[in-house]
Amino acid sequence: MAKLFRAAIMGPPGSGKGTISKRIAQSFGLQYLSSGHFLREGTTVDPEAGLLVKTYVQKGMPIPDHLMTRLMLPKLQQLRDHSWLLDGFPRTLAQAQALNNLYQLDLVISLNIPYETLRERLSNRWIHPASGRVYNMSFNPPRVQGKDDITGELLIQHDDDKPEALMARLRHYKEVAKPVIDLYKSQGVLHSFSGTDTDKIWPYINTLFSTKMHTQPSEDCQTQTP
Ligand code: G5P
Ligand code: MG
Repeated sequence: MAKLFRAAIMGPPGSGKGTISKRIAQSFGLQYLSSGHFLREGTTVDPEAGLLVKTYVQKGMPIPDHLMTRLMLPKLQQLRDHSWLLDGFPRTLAQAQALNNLYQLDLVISLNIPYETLRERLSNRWIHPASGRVYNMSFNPPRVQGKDDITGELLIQHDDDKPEALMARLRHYKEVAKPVIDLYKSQGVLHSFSGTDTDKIWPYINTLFSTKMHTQPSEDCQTQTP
């Protein structure tokens, strides 16, 4: 059997983690797990934790590490025979260490996107709450304005995409992500990408995954798009 491939994508809110992850999962056949979507859809594995999570998600607050790992690690256990890509987990050093005790990541993508770009994107973002499908009124609008392409149901905007909430989320992200980035840098699996346009970053990530998935173990490298 081919060696399983474990990857994660990190980046501030609106950096394109979800958009890029879907392209990776589609191109390379990885199981895709978005922590945000997983939290929002609630959990059947651990209903008690699922209820606790709801109170945090509704307030737009980060989920405490112990709760996050209690939910995510069993979910990963279910995927143990698959190659996977994590979007949004791990977010803190404690989460990264808990994951590290079970799995060695082969590749971690970190997205560096300017604040102005993030603000513009998120103020244009609309979501289909039941499925987590994400639209952007300029980048990938729904076929019918305000409605989900598949179900025709109404799209909504998250409260935490408003500018004041966004600034606080970005500040928080920077603080907690730094030690995680340093950890993966020291393990030689981190690749950072900077830019304002997902379509320009994507070909570099596509090439990187093609290379890494065919030449393991991965080697230390820091990639910057021009
Ligand atoms: P989430 O769901 O992980 P965030 O805040 O980290 O939420 P988010 O908002 O989902 O991340 P993203 O996935 O990085 O952003 O970006 P995206 O959705 O693909 O793209 C953003 C928008 O820009 C979309 O509308 C997209 O179409 C558009 N876009 C993309 N590329 C381009 C482009 O090139 N140009 C243009 N014009 N548009 C583009 O987490 C939610 C909450 O769950 C909790 C926290 O409370 C968090 O706030 N949580 C955790 N808490 C603790 N620990 C964890 N590990 C947690 N994970 C989640
Ligand atoms: Mg997302």
